[in-house]
Amino acid sequence: MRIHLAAGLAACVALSAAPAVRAARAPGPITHEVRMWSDGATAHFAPAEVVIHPGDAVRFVNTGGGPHNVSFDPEKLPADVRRALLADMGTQIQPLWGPLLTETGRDYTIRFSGVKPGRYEFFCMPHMAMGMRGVLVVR
Ligand SMILES: [Cu+2]
Repeated sequence: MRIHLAAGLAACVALSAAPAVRAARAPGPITHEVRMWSDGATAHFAPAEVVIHPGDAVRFVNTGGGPHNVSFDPEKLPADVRRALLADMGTQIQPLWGPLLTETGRDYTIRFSGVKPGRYEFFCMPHMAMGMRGVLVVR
């Protein structure tokens, strides 16, 4: 009993000494991570919705069942967003289609420096038929 009480007291002290949890994120751009995987029957971006601020980067990682890629449909984007994405995406196998990540562990990072706030859908070209898609939300 004495041991439990001591442990409880220690936990209380630890809690009160801990810094307050901040809801706001640290200032400056950050890198988000999105896993890309398939089990053969289903294929996913996880998380399927990624919320970023302008200047943030998203690192897409193939965690299995590739090849995967990140593709945007040019016809679903306003012209200024299309231009910004073309510049931000770096390596592309065709305009707005990121490279195929064939091996597990491979990644592709996009820093969204010029994309204005909005909601933009993307998909995995090899798994388009399996509905592998996600949404980028720029705040
Ligand atoms: Cu895929």
